[in-house]
Amino acid sequence: MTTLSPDILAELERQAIELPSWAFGNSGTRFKVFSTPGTPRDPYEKIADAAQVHAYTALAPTVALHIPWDRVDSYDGLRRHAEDLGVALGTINSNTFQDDDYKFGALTHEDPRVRRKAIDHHFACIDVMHATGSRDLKIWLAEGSNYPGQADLRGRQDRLHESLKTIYDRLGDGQRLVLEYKFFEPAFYHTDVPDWGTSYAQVAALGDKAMVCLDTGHHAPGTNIEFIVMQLLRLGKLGSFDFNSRFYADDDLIVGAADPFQLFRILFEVIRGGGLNHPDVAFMLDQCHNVEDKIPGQIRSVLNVQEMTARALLVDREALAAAQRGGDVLEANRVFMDAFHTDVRPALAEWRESRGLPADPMTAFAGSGYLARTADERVGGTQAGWSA
Ligand code: AOS
Ligand code: ZN
Ligand code: ZN
Repeated sequence: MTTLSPDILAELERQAIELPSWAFGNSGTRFKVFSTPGTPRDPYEKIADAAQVHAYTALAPTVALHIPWDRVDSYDGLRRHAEDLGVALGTINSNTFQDDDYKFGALTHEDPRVRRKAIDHHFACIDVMHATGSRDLKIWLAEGSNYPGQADLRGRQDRLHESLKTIYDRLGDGQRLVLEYKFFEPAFYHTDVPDWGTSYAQVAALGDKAMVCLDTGHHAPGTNIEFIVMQLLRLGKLGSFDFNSRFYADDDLIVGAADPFQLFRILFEVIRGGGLNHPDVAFMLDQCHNVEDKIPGQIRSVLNVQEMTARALLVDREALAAAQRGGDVLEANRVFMDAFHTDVRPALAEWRESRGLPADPMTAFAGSGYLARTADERVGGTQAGWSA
């Protein structure tokens, strides 16, 4: 059995992956939302479900909220509820994509009243962050146009800067803004923040508290995502990941399910760039579970990240550097692939047990009866809200 060195285990022990509250609600496609018995009926129950993932894996100590999907009367109360369950509240995601006023944009809109409304929503999110103790405000914008000529691309970019600057200036000490990019959808001709370069240009113009969020599902097929990871780390501007996996577009499937090798390559660059357990880089999931059970789906996700992290940590970086220096193409590739092909599952299972965790969190959770219990207790679960 492959063993993991104490250094590797120390790194893995500090690994923390943030769960999205919306992963625990029902979601689907524009064709159908299938509901699951026991789906959380409110944010409190979503957090209770997220806490299960952490209890079985010790990998997911925080939960991201989406405002207004996770609106509650008292965020202080929600914070205490989370703490009682052994987790904390994390990133606050704003939502400027479900209001008629935002049909032609929010932070980029031609009409100053609409921009003001969108900015005020972000101010409200910052207020929530003060109550929850959250560090990051994550902004994903569904803004763009469908037809050439429909919009003034340059004017929108200028307005985006002005709006972001107003939001940025409102951040408190220790708070950050992370700007997510996405190459298309819901707009199909142009998107106002389509790529890492645009996100970088916008956050660089704001200041040190603004960073880029990289969602692994938001690139054109074939994009070398690990190169972007490397570049953002090199520039000191990688603020967070939204992990998921995709076969076609923004599929939001379980991370590591579609292309584990890509996840390995990304994590290798994270480690190479000093990013694993780097305080500036938040590791979040941004997934939906349309047909599978949600809590096991999230457990599987964090285990996939842990497994690929362990493999990436196994890369013999000295041997790799020597092969690279010597121009030994095949040897460099062998060293890299050797780590990828190493089965770390038995070593991770043994290590989990040594820490009082179940060797197999999936089986342990399945045997706990939690899903059957919540299905009995919770009647009338609400949909998580449209998720992109
Ligand atoms: C949208 O495609 C983005 O991935 C967002 O990060 C996120 O999925 C959304 O805010 C939740 O629906
Ligand atoms: Zn995302
Ligand atoms: Zn997305």
